[in-house]
Amino acid sequence: MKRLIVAILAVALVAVAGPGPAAAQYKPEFKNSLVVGPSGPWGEAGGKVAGPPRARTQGRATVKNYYAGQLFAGKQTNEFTLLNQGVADFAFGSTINWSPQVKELNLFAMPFMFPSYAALDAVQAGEPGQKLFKIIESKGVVPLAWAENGFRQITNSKRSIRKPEDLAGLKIRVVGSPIFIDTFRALGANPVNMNWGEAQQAFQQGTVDGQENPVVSVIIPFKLWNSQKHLTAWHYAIDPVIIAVSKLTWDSLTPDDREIVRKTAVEMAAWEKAGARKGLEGSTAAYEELRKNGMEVVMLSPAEVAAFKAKTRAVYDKWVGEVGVDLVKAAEQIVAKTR
Ligand code: X2X
Repeated sequence: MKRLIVAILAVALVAVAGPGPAAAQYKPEFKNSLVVGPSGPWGEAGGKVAGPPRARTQGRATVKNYYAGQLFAGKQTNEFTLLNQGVADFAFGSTINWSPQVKELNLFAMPFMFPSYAALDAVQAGEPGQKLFKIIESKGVVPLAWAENGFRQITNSKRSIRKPEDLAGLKIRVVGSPIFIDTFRALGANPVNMNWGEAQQAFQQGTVDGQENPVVSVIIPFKLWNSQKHLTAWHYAIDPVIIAVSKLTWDSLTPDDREIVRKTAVEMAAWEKAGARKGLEGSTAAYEELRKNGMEVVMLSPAEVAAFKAKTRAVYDKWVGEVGVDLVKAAEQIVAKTR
C-alpha cells in the first residue's frame, strides 16, 4: 500500500512538474500548509505528498510542506485566506480552522451531531458534502478530498469527566471558531481561544487545564499525556481535514495535471482517513496507548453522553441558523438513516 502510494505520487509529481512548455511556467515551489507537525497520520500524509519531491521529479518540482502553521505564523484561522490569496498553494486543512471564512463548515462542530464514522462518511459523500465543496470553491479554494483529524475528545489535568458538572470552572483551550466557546460555556467550563502552538506551552505551564482534540491525529503524536492526565471519549464533534488547492495554483496547472493532482489527493485522503481511525474503530489500541502512557481513559455510556447532549441542545439550535437550515436538515436526514 505504502509503496503503491509513493509510486502514484512520483508519477503525479513528475507529471505536474513537466516536462513541457506549460510545466516550465509552474512556480519553483508549491507550498503545502499544515497546522500539525510531521508525525501522526495527518502530518505523515503531508510528508508523503510533498516530501522528497526533488527525487521524485528528478529535481524539476519542489513541493514543500510548511508544518506547525509556519505559513500563517501560527494563526490557524488565517489558513483559508492564505489559500485564497495563493500564499499557500495547497493545504491539508481542518474544517474548524476554515470555519470563520466558511461558516457552513461549523456543521461538523455542532455538538453531538455525528454519532459515527459511517454517518460522517455518508454526509460527506452525499448532497451536504457536495454543497460544502461548492461553497469552498466559490471562495477561491478548490477542495479535492475529505481526509480527517477525527472525533474530538476532551482531556484535562485536574479530574475525570463523566458528567457536565465535572467540567465546571475548568479552563479549556478551544480553537477560534465561536461555536466552541458557546459549547463549553453551556457546559459550565471556562473556554479560552488559543492557537495550537501557544496552547502546547499553556498545557505545560498549567495556565490552562484542558483541551479537546482527536486521539490518533493529535493527542498521541503531541504526547499530550505529559500534561493531560484524564481523557473522556465523548465524540462531541468531528473534525474533517480537507485536502485543497488554491484556485490560483489550480488554474496554473494543465487540465491533465489537474486530474492527476485530484486523483492523488483522493488516494492520499483515503490513506490518511484510515490512519486517523486506526485503533479507534473495531479496536481499542489507541486508547490502550494512552493508558500505557499514564492517561486515565473514560469511555462514556450512551446515557452519560445524553447528559452532555441535553446541556448543549441550545447551542445546536442556535448554530442551525448560522450553518444554514437546509444544510443541517439534509445532514440530519442522512445521519438518521445511517445510524
Ligand atoms: O488546533 C487544534 O486543536 C487542531 C490541531 O486540532 C486544529 O487544527 C483544529
